[in-house]
Amino acid sequence: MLQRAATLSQFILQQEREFPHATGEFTGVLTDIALAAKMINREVTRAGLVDVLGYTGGVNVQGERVQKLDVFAHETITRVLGSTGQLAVLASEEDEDIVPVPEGQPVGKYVVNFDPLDGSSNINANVNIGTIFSVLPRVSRAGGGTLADCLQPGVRQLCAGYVMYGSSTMLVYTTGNGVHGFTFEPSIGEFLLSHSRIRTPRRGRIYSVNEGNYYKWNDGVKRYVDWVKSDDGESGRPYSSRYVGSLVADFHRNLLYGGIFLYPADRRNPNGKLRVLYEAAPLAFVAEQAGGAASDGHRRILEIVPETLHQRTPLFLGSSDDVEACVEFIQGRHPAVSQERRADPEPRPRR
Ligand code: P6P
Repeated sequence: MLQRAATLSQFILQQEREFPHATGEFTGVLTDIALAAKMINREVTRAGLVDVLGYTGGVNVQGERVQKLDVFAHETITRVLGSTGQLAVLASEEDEDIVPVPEGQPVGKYVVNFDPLDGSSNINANVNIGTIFSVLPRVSRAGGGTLADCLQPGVRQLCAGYVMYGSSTMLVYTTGNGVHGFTFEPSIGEFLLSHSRIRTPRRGRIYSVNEGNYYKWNDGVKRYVDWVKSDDGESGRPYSSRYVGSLVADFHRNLLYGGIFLYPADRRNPNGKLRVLYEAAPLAFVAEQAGGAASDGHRRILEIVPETLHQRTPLFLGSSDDVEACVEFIQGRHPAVSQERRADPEPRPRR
């Protein structure tokens, strides 16, 4: 039984003692991610006070206008992690290609895929934003890491998690032995264990989706959202709608309270909007380790073998019973669908 560790570093060391196969090397990667998070946190919390806001005028690979904090977060993570000798290669939402370890730096055996500052369009509104990270073992033999090192299915992850910057900044991660949350205490500059072994409810009462896209979804998704909104007290419906528009904030709330986050494919985003490597896969690992689930509507997110760095996927993520119900609607096999078909054999397409 783990004694209650105070700091992230103490907790990681305790975990290392409990799992002998863990080597100090891997511990260093997580500790360095926490260091980068502290540096980003300082800038994010000051953003409203100094001229950090506003746009660099640049546009990232996603075609999104890049805010200065995005650039700062990307550069901080690549600088801190790239100089530790632990990594073979990195991949970032902010960079079209893989990010090699800087010239002259030793090359290690781990890979980090990350979204440096997700939800950045919310920065100016002081809404929670976050860093999402995924740690993998390298698969290439020697020398600098390669694209193949980054393009691995989520089941290969060694560690995944996120940092949520806000009134209270938290780091939440899993290494496959449960999910643990740490709250940043600025007065001592440490992440302190605040949520040990997070478990997400099997079923929630919250659904999180941008309903402005309703008429762009396929019928299965429309049927599911209509179903969770319909009045059926016996089965705890209607659910409450909660949508911040910042993935880390929406995911974290649902992880603790229960519920489902949906970003379906639609006519504008035929493969969905969110990215496999550094958004869907790491959060899917956390969700599953907390007892939840993550699907693209047809398979586990963690089984997707990405073919490109910024590959997108539809994402249904959260409480296992809610994700399962949503997938059943998408696949047309939910009991409510067959009832509807019996009642109306010639259904009209949902407008
Ligand atoms: P929409 C933020 O831009 C983001 O990448 C995620 O953090 C968030 O979940 C999603 O996009 C919001 O997208 O289309 O609803 O604004």
